[in-house]
Amino acid sequence: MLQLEFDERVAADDRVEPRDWMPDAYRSTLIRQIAQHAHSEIIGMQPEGNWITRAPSLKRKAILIAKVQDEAGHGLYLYSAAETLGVDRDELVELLLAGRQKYSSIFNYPTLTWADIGAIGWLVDGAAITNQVPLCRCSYGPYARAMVRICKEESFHQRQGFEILYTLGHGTPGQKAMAQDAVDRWWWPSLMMFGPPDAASTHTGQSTAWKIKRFGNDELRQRFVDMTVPQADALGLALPDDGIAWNAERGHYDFTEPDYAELTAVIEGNGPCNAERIAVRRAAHEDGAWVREAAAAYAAKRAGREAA
Ligand code: FAQ
Repeated sequence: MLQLEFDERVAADDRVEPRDWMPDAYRSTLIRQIAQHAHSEIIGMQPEGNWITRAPSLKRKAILIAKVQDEAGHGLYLYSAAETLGVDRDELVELLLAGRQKYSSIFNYPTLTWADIGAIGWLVDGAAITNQVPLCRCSYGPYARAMVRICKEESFHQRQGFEILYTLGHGTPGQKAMAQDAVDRWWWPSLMMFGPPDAASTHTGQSTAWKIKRFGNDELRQRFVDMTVPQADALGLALPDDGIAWNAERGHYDFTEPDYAELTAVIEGNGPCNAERIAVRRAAHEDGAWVREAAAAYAAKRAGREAA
């Protein structure tokens, strides 16, 4: 009976809310995906945070600080969305730090030059938007609602990245070369963000049936390529794939698939920056212990006062 009501709700495109009955596997799939997404936002602050002190002007620095702060905010909305499913944020953070929950592969690549900040905004946020706009229609209400605001902010991030690359691409030959080098390095990892091909994906079938994911990984990857190729032309930068060509029959751009063996290696902890990212996150967590203790002491004192 409860299962039937759940199935009907999903079939009718109604939202599932925290107090509704849901299958255990639906709940655990959501916790897994939302937690991974939240961790990605928090770890994702590191590659860009790396350039805050070296941004080329006060204006660029202010914009970058705001962007990194936005990512922190996204992490917090997402941990809150996960908490509506009966887990604690503390528990999820412990799982991340113990290496038992994942975060996006993309944040295990280094940011070597200022142009990388442009490439992250343009390509990484561009891929994130392509993947996340459909999540605004996810069947689970709190996740879908969190995604609406996140997507608005990600659109702004994507434009600031495009603008950085446009400026560099129309600058000196050295600046243009730096922009091209960043695009060359971030293109393939950005394609990998969408996950393995559907044929090798563990969760896509069930997650799309539950309308958690609205589309498979391959379709979203294709949409990203279709959106990005004309933008690269507008930037005057090349995408590092000779296989990109308009396919009139399919109505899409053909492209070369990324190296999924590299994706697997990065997911398993063997990317260029995995160890550093987790070490930095662990140190930040330990340094922040006094804030958590002070907040808990304040909350206990306040609760005591209210009870008196
Ligand atoms: N990295 O069966 P599937 C951002 C794992 S955007 C690491 O296809 P699923 C914004 C997957 O978890 C980035 N792991 O899995 C920003 C599963 O392992 P499991 C975050 C990956 O869940 C921009 C296994 O492989 N966005 O942060 C990856 O159906 C700039 C099999 O894969 C989201 O998280 C990967 N790339 O589809 C911040 C979006 N791909 O759990 C700062 C929400 C796959 O069984 C700066 N998430 N895996 O052990 C999703 O849409 C989905 O979870 C996918 C994966 C599409 C990522």
